[in-house]
Amino acid sequence: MFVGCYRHLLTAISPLMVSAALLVSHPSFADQKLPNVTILATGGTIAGTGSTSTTTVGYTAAKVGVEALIEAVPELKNVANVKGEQVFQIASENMNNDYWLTLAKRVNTLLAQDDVDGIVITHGTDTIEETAYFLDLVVKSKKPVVIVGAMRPSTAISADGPINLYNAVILAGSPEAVGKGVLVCLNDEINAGREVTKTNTATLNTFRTPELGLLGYMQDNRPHFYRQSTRRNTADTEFDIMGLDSLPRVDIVYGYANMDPTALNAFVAAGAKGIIHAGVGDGSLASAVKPSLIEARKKGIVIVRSSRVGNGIVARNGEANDDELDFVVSDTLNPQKARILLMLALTRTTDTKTIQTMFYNY
Ligand code: DAS
Repeated sequence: MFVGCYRHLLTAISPLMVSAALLVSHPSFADQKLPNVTILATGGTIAGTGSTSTTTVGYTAAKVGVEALIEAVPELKNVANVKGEQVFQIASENMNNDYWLTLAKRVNTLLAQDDVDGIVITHGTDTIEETAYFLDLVVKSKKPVVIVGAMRPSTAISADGPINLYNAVILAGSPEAVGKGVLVCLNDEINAGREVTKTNTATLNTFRTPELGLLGYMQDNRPHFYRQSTRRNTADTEFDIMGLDSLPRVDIVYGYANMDPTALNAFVAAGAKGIIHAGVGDGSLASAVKPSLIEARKKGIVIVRSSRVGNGIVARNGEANDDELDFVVSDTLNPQKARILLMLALTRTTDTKTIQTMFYNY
């Protein structure tokens, strides 16, 4: 019944024009016993619609506005005083630095307010892991920031968006989530923004932290934490984006058998200030590419050795003499997350020793 009405409501609602933040005021923190949680909507499948109730792939993302998402889960008002803002409306494969800066500045502005206890960000699943880590590095508050998405569109049978949104709002209003860094909450699981990654193109349990593990579960209307990240994040960050309107260009060169430096040289020509080398194995450098990496370094481009493998530590001076080459290693960050940390590092320094320390601290 509930899902049917949710689907009916959302299919009936025409997509909201998104050019400015739409502030949708709900009971404006009417009940002071409940936490005050602001939902910032950015698009994605959680706001998607399909042509039929059985369309779970091949639907259209980023169609439904924040007001409809909130109205479709009336139980939210039992767990928090909720307000909504439509920050932008995109399928998250289109996420970029401009959107990140807009979102991060709005998050920091809201969290500085005494009447905001936590924030939920509804987001496409394709780049949740990147936005989560970006915010983990630039949010200047210990208050909870929870990113949520869905793997099925709002119009599908057993859509996962409503329960994911409900859990995310509870988590964002929970004292237990304070000081835990940016969190990603789908499928009743809580993962850390630093390590979480999308591991399946379509299934509900796609968000995993493969070896380091999830932080806890959402169950019985509350969070159950068992771990937390040991790395610097949020209020403890040295990175400040509030005065920035752009970020340095950093690109990723993917490693594979038979590769050559064509892609690397193109990125250098395009003005990259940093290169993440997503090497095979322990960040290995193919002989066909190494000279071009050395040339790039000589031009002042910071080179980070990461790995396409996805888990484990890329060891400094392991597969390459990083001391001699003046390269940085990514520690356990996958290439797409290493890119984010290098981008932010380059807003502060080009010194590779300082940047290497950042990769060991964040
Ligand atoms: N295209 C996907 C995105 O917006 C849809 C989704 O999974 O949210 O990330």
